[in-house]
Amino acid sequence: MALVLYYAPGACSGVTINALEELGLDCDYRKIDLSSGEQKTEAYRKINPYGKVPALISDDKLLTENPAILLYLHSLVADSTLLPKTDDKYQAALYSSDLMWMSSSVHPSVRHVCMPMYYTLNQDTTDVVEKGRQSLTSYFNIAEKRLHNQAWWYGSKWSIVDVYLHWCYTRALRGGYSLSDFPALLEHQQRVEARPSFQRRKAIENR
Ligand SMILES: N[C@@H](CCC(=O)N[C@@H](CS)C(=O)NCC(=O)O)C(=O)O
Repeated sequence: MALVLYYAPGACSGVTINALEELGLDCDYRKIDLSSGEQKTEAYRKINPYGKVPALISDDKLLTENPAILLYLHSLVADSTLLPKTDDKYQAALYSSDLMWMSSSVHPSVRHVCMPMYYTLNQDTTDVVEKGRQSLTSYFNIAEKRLHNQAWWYGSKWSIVDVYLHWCYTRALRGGYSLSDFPALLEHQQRVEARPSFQRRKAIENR
């Protein structure tokens, strides 16, 4: 199987790279320069009409949306550690739900804080940032409670949900959102970053 991933350093595609590295799948990584708007060019839209990263090409077929890509990668490897093993259909649906919560609730609020100009026609973006901050505080409180007495989102085992959550709070941090009220998240950050697959992801994003 030939895999190609379109990614941008620092973007949510880092979660996808982390998953590929954790699984040890061979992948051709192709960098897209978001700062110059490469994602909106005709050439890139021929690859991904949505003009975003991540975009995975699997044997010449396009797959977009991080949760869908992560679930697909998980399904490719028999002993995948991306999510805990289960035969229970409800539990499997909960894993999908957690990934979708990251992508459709937490990530958009991160964007409201970090890129408010995308969400208003007004010059003044204060309101968008404030609403984003309020939402993030409520989401990160949920995560903080969950990680207060356990190392990982699912207890004692790392999963790709931890990496997705990590991307959300560290992206918010880089956008000026303080994590000082979230000590469990700050400890979680150290654990996520110590994982070898995270280190390999960073080396790929930095090259
Ligand atoms: N719903 C998409 C969102 C992807 C997304 O927002 N990617 C950002 C980078 S984190 C992007 O490509 N931004 C460029 C742009 O919006 O122009 C997913 O879950 O994969």
